This record gives sequence, C-alpha cells and structure tokens, in this order.
Amino acid sequence: MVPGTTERRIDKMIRLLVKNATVVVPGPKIASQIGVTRSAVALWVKTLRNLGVEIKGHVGAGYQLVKIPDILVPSLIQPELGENEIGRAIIHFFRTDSTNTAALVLAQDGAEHGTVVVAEEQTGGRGRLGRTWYSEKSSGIYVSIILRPPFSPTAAPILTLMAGVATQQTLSAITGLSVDIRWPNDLLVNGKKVAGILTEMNAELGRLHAVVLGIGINVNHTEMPGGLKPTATSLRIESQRPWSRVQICIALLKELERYYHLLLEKGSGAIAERWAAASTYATGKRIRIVTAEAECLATTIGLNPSGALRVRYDDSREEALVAGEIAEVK
Ligand code: BT5
Repeated sequence: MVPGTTERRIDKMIRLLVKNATVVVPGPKIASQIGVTRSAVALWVKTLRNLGVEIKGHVGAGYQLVKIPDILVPSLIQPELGENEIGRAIIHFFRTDSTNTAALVLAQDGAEHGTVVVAEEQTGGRGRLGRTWYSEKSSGIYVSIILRPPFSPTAAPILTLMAGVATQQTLSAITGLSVDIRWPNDLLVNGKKVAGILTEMNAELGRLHAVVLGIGINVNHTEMPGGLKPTATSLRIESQRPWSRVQICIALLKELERYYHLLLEKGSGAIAERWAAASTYATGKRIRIVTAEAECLATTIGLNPSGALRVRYDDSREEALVAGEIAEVK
C-alpha cells in the first residue's frame, strides 16, 4: 500500500453501507464483514462524517447512510468505468500534499498506464512554475492520471490540450454551463478559472516513461478565498447548485479514455481540431502574451496540429507558441 492512502477496508465499509443504504447495518456485522474491530468501525464512521458523509448512528442497532456519499473512493467510481484502462487502478487519499507528486512516485515505481490518484484534500496542491493550487477539502476534484503514451517527450504538450478538451466536454455536458478553454491549460466559466491542468512527465534521453495529467476542478466551493475571488470560481458559484463530484469524476475519466484513443488513432491534429472548436481563444482573440522578459499584444490565428498556438503580433510578425501564459485583452 502507498503510505497515506485510504485503507481498502474503509472503502469496503462504504461499499457495504451503500449496498444496504435503506437499512440499519449493525456495527458488529460491519466489523466482521470487513475484518476489523468495532472500535475501528466507529473511528472510520467519524472520519467519513468529517468529510461530510451523512451516517446516522442508531444506538444499539447500527449505522445507516442518509444518502449516497459524494466521496471519490474507488468503490463508487470503478464499477462505472467498464473495461476502460483509465481508472483500472484508483488510489485514493483523504488528504495528501499533491496527487501529482504521489502519481510521479507511483509512475517511477512502475504503476501501470491508466492508474488514477485522487484526493479529497491537498495540502500542497501545485500549479505550474511553482505556483500553488487551492485545494479545499471535499469541495473540489483533485485527480492525477498516469499515462504511458508511445510518444517522444516533445509530443507531450498535446496531452495537456487533450485533458483540457476532455474536462471542458465533461463540465459543460453535466452542468450546462458554457465552459471555455484558455490556452494552454485553464478552464473558464464567465471569464473566471474553474479548473486547471498540470502536466508533468518522467522522461530521459528522448524517451517518455510516463506522463502525469493533474486536473483540479472547483466544484462545490460556496466562495473562493479572498485573493482568488476576482479570477477564480466554482461550478456551484456559477450555477447556484451543488454537483456530484463522483459523477463528474466518472464522466471525466471516461472522456479522457475516449480522447486518448482518438489521439492514438488519429494523431494530435484531431485533438487540436477538437480543442479549437471548444475554445474561444483559438482564433481572433486579442491577447497579451506574458513571458519572463516582456509582455506583448497579439491576435490568435489558430492552432497547429501539434497544439502550438499561432499568433500574429501587431507588427504583423507571426509565431507559434508552444508554452507560456496568455491573457485576454478586453
Ligand atoms: C494550474 O496551474 O492551473 C494547474 C492546476 C493543477 C491542479 C491539479 S489538482 C490535482 C493535481 N495535483 C496537483 O498538485 N496539481 C494538480 P497554473 O496555470 O500555474 O495556475 C495556478 C494559478 O491559478 C495560481 O497562481 C492562482 O493564481 C490560481 N489558482 C490557484 N488555485 C486555484 C483554484 N483552486 N481555482 C482557480 N484558480 C486557482
């Protein structure tokens, strides 16, 4: 077992409670079925309640789920994924520093393609370039997917765009909100960031061993913390209702599987095409390009098949950006 991961037996207990959702399950029955003491059961019930799982305790009779919990444990996700490779192994944490860090370690140790790492809370959620990702407990989805694509490391950026399209499709299909993608890795609703993607890899001498796609989605936050308020939002804030993280996570993993196969079968051009159709940033957008040295203004003029963003500067010079940061100029 990976240190800190959720006890398989807690997951088993959740499955047992979900299966018997309408009845009171006696504590001793839970204890004997999952092979732990009654006091361990009582402790785990406490842990789950802390995460917002509503479990009624009936004195002398046992425990009963008030409703199906919205926590991202394998037993609630895996059965929905069929034969998919992505999600065949799911590693769950109640709390970890960063699911990307955990996934990179697992990948280094040989975790198979499609392994998913997910957490209810991150204490050191990471963005790009050493930035942080605010990862409130039980409100967001913090997930990392290990892929072992047959590409060279230079082809890896298309995977960020692939994750962007899969996330955009998932969020707009489930919530009905209009979700935009800002090149290369931000998902926006009404101009504010609702999700971000951090792609990291494990490569040497031109060989790609593994890619970790880290996706953070703000789902049920009722408000964003002070500093992020002007630029960040959640699905709940935008739609005025809560959403099932489990349902979103399942749909996201399915979309990732679908787009990964599209990429393998049709190449990066097919992903770039889908991306361009899903983003208002692909063509005709006035943007500011921010680099370490300077900031300059340009207009977007499409995406290369590799996923590079083509821009035309105000002096008519054209360039294809492969990485970096852009902002809309209004
Ligand atoms: C990203 O970086 O957008 C990538 C975020 C990836 C997070 C996932 S969660 C699962 C996995 N495990 C990890 O540790 N990370 C991944 P970047 O483009 O650098 O944006 C970071 C910036 O977005 C910060 O500097 C803040 O300004 C802002 N930000 C931080 N937390 C945010 C949040 N929850 N929602 C919206 N904006 C946020």
